[in-house]
Amino acid sequence: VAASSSSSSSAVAEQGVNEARLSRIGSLSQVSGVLGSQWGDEGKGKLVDILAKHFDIVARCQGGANAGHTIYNAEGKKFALHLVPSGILNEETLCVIGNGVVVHLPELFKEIEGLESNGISCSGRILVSDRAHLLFDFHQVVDGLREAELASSFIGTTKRGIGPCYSSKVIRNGIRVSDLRHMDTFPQKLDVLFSEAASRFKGFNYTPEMLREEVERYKRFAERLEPFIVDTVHYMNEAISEKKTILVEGGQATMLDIDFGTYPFVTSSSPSAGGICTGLGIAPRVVGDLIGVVKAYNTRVGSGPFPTEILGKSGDLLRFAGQEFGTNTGRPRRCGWLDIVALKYCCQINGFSSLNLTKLDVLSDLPEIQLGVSYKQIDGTPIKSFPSDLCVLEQLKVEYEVMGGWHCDISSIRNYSNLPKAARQYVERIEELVGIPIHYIGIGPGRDALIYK
Ligand code: 2SA
Ligand code: GDP
Ligand code: MG
Repeated sequence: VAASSSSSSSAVAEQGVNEARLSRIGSLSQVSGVLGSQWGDEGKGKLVDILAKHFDIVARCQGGANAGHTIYNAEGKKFALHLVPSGILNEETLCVIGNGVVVHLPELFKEIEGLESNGISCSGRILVSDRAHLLFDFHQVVDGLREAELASSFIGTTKRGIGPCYSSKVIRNGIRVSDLRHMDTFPQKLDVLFSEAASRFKGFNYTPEMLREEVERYKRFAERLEPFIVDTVHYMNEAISEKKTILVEGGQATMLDIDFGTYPFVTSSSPSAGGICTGLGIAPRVVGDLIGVVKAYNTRVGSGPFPTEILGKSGDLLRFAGQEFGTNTGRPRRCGWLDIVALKYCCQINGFSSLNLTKLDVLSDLPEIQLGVSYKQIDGTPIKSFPSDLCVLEQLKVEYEVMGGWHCDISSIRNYSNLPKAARQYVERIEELVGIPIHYIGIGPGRDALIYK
């Protein structure tokens, strides 16, 4: 009797979890998005992978191979994606690389080969915008030269050539995917870019041989890419009118946004809501739910202000507990407490409909947890909004609320009400401070390690 009553109560619990899941996912709008709401690496890839099977299309709208999105398939095999959208593991989903993305073709083909060698068919499932800009190896070299020139004020870029490629785009001599269809004028366009880099950087050795080799290489790439090239603006808008469902996957995060981030310690694209429209060519009115992904603490890779940073041994503890090392570069990520002021700023900019709090499990062993709830100037004057001024950001004082830890493993819990009280108090305090519901809670890296609240 005891056995059957416990199995029936576990069936009831499972039914409750399924209902919560269906109600959360089922209510998402036709065009929804998953965006980073800190300094990146919040776990966007994992949520996109989980949601993908409920969407016809998963699309990237900005950034490039600077993104590192780690996902696990049903068998627990790990994949690190950079350019290919995180919907690729779900075989029904079509993946779009939009016009706002900067595409490094060697990386794209390498990623496709890696996926195919693991039995994931990419053929006919990845569409690359004819308007997307091409990121060349030389952009990566220039990225490194710029960083070296900045010496101790370096940005800490991923050296994936992102800034230099967006610079070519904005200064209007960039080369787009559609230019691969005009190989007659391609060498001259590339020569302009190479010559410009050579005149700007002493360390950039430009030879005619280099141009010849790159042109030959790109002739081969052009042929190989042809089946993937699509007018994605037309495609996406047709898909919308056919009532297909679209999930937009953000790379990086709002605090790294070229306009809203901690400039100049930012990336060169718009990882916030606005980037969805400019990077895919879809109208603002069709964009519905946006889910902000927020880690239960903060991390940042590279230089720049980080008000709630934990330095020393405590920061190291969090780094090892959360395995906070760059997906691309392996760089140790700086760690800190959750910053509510910065999070509210991100919520304001993006108008998130809900949040996914990730990596709550990483905090399980901490005796106490701090929440950065407000900022003050050094003279004690309260700061009302997230400051633009780097000097203010570097000097401000953060006021913390201290909350109790829960001291137990939460990674196998799937039902919100089964979380320890202290963990629920932490989640609910964040909701209260930010004013946005947390609908998803990550308690492990695996696909199933998600609580639907
Ligand atoms: P970039 O390369 O020009 O975009 O760098 C500019 C700033 O943007 C930050 N950035 C990132 N921050 C966190 N994660 C990113 N992706 C990788 C990952 C990072 C890695 O998923 O782990 O592997 O190191 C990413 N991409 C750009 C960067 O650190 C600079 O602060
Ligand atoms: P993204 O760039 O936002 O997609 O995030 P990354 O993949 O760069 O970094 C997030 C890391 O945390 C990855 O290694 C994920 O597998 C892992 N991860 C995601 N969600 C969780 C979670 O809830 N708990 C734990 N422990 N790890 C998670
Ligand atoms: Mg990442």
